[in-house]
Amino acid sequence: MTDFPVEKIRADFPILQQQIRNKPLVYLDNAATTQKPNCVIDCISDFYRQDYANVHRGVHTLSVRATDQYEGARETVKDFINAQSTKEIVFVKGTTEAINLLAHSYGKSFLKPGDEILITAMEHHSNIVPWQMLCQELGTVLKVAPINLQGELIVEEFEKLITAKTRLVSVVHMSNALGTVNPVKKIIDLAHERNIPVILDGAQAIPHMPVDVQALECDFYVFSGHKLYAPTGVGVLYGKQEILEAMQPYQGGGDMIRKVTFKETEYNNLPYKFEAGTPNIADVVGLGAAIGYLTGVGMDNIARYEAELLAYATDKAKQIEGLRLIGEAHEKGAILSFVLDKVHPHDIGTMLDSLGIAVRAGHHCAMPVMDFFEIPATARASFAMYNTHQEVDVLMDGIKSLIEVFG
Ligand code: C6P
Repeated sequence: MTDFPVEKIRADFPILQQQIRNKPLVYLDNAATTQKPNCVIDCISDFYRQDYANVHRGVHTLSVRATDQYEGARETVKDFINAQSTKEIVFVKGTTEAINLLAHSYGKSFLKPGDEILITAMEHHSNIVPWQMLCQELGTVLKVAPINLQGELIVEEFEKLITAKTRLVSVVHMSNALGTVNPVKKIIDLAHERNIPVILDGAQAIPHMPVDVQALECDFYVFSGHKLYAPTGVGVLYGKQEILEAMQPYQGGGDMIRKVTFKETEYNNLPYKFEAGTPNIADVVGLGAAIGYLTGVGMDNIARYEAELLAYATDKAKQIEGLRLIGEAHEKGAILSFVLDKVHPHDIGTMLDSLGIAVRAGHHCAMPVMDFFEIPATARASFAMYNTHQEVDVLMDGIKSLIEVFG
């Protein structure tokens, strides 16, 4: 995609302009977190310099300005994922908090002992552990749909695991360890045929493709700002209004109430019912700025460019003897997980760092995926819209050179 303005985009990211160990930084750890463009950095700094105050509380000018920007970001998120209403957009700390909120609030509002929760074998720990904790507390049962050696969900097995007791499906949209993009529309249709609500973990998908929650018809969609070129400490829980209305709050405190007496408390309207306490105001405003930037580039353009970059990297990786790709799904996002015959993933990470290349090595908080492939860890290069074909070449040359060193 020769017309994708990658150099112009790179110029907006000051951190990318530096050298690491006397080499130009090649940042390929975007699945862990993405770097921030000037407009996000400036937006947060301007907000603190000019408009900062607490939200929803004051009648004074700064509080009104801060509230307008905070609620403006909610409107931006709503449009970005095509939710029906801002009532469906709850600001949280990140994906992990969103899933814990759902396990707590949805779980305790709607699930009972013996009910089954269905996930897949490629989930991140944050879409496993909260459900295990709920199962221990409530007596619900966790079911896991298997994957194949390409790292794809086996949809027929998934369907077989839906029983009369299944009450909730929670599935990753795009796997952080494998790059697999799940057939989420199919999954949602299968679940909805049996009136089972579906949560999508969109932590990895959201920076790489357009997401339309109304077209998907998912009941919940959760993601983190920091993987979307926005600050850390902010994320989004989208939920269908009627389900959020029926759920108990997660935490109690300020802002989530309408009336409090010592006898009882009346909760606030959506989405505030789920936003107890002073929120992460400036970073929510920063999230709005990041989405504004992405909308300017165009999510369709990003998806097309990254698909091309991934195809280029995959092709080059396959030519390296002794390199084994982990995750070769037909539908994949811009993640290349791999192992080398003679080099431990942690050594790959360290050696590549000495060449200025940042990748992640480890289990990627998806230990069951590592167990399935019978490996302790992988090295993972994860791409973003600001990565170039030339950076892929640098990565591949780096891998070849370390294979030579380790013989
Ligand atoms: N994956 C990675 O390097 P938080 O930490 O709450 O922002 O996101 C958790 C999370 C949930 N689901 C998926 C699919 C994820 O990839 C992540 C975060 C990072 O792969 C850190 S482990």
